[in-house]
Amino acid sequence: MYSGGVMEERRDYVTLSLPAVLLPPPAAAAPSRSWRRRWKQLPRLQRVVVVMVAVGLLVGVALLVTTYLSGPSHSSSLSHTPQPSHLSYKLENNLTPPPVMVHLPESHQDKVETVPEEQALKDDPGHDGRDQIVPPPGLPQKRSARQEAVVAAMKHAWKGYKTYAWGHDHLRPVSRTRSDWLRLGLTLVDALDTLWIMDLREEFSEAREWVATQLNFNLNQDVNLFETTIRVLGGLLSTYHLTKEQLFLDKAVDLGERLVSGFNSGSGVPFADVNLYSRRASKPKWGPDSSTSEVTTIQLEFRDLSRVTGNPIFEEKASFVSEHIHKLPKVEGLVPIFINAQTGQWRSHSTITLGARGDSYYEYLLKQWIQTGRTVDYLRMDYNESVSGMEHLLAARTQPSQLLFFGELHGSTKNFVNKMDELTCYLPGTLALGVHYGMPRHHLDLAQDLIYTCVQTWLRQPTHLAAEISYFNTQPNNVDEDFYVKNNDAHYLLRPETIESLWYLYHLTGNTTYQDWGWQMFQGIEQYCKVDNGYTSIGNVRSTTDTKPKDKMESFFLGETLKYLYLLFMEDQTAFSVDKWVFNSEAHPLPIYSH
Ligand code: DMJ
Repeated sequence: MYSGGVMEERRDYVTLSLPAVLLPPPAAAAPSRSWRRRWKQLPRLQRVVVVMVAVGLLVGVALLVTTYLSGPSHSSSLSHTPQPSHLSYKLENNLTPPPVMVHLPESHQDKVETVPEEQALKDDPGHDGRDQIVPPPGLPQKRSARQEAVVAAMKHAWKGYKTYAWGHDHLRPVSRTRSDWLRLGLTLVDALDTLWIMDLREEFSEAREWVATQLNFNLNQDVNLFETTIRVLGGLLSTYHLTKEQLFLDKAVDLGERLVSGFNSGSGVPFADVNLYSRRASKPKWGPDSSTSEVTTIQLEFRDLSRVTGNPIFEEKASFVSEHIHKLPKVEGLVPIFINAQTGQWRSHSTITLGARGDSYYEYLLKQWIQTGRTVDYLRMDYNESVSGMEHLLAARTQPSQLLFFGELHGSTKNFVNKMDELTCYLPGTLALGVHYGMPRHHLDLAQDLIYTCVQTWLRQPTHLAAEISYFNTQPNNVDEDFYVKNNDAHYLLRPETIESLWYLYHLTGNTTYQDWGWQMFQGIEQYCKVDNGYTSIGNVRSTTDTKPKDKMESFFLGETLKYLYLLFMEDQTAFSVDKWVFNSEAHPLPIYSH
């Protein structure tokens, strides 16, 4: 578990003994007369030279000591920003970056060892994202049995996609055909880094070949800026970082240069859609505004594109949106789910939710702060304020089991509604990640309580699969169920969020219960979503006999769900440490920078 031991370790680092060179030598305070006499006897020129050498030496030593005291460059800027109380040692001596948590072998999983991040970064020459080819972790002989099962699932999904939907966005595994949405080979691009991480070389190389020869962005096609950014741009960038193949960066640049026109609005807040050929941006077909989570969940990718190309424009445009939203009024750090791209103002009366259209705004506050080496302090402050707002305004407990859930505030009256989307189950992972990076310790309690609820929404269904939306019972004298699902909300779309959070919690605590829960959920997927030619989302999680297959395999099933399962069951959790990588909203790992 994330233990108090970590804090004790940190306290040890504070003990600082000054280098001996700074201590005044006792003799220097009272030089003897013979020394004075000999000094006066020296020729004037010799005395000048000796004084100059001495001054030079002193300046050199002073410089060395200053560098030593200000610590490594990746953390020095923290000294300019207020830190949570248990990180205050940084302000005191600036010497020690936070520790990296490393897992011990299974028999010792109740203990957590810490090593200074500085050491970990030294061991990893690629932490700046520029000079590292990352070998796929978990070679076949080193995979756990559960990982093998996930790899078999990936191969099965890939085979169906390759046979019936190659180069198209989505496989329809029941009817053995395909569907298109962005027309960008979405499943293939979303799956690239998963194939690499799983070391599926043959599949990766056929996918690579398609990217090299077929992936074409010069399309007269309106695409959703957010979806294309997190899935396609994110997928290409992470594959570039993992493999260091220029091909993936070239493709990312071509796409980024088209997508960046999405920011051409009256306010700088992007429109929902962009035409890849004409580069014209537009509002969504279904309404006047952009979704808050969409305009705030493109920053990791655009910043990374700037950092690897040296062209600042992508980062500037994307950061401006976060800065703009930072200045807008909020409800205790919580945001409405719609914003107008022309005016840059919230749509009044719109809902506040941690689910659809709100979710990843909160996720990217934290992740951007991490990506930028914890140097952009308004992101940390907005994140912390939002978690306080969640606790105060959205958190509630069920009857009879006191399960924690986060409800929603609807309409102009901001009435509390006791519903929670499966999408909200990304939050325990984000909260745990925040605590790892020094956010208040009680966020981990929230994370643990919420993941328990999320897991219940899966495992209490007969299929062991969660519905898209659950409603929670808060009335003491009511029915005996903690939550219920309405007919229209009973579908499971192969979503990853709960599994994503299980990985973060296992990765950061070492508690194998999270793996066991994930395994049971994976069995649900295997039993009720697996079909002859792939995996299908289903329309009804409440019945084992009438699951109502929807005949669609979402790209995020390969990009996220199977990747997080694979990482969850991996014995060596250092391979994808959250101290080196920040995972975008579509599970594509990007490097952490120093600023
Ligand atoms: C993914 O495309 C991303 O995780 C996104 O942020 C929201 N949800 C889907 C998967 O459920």
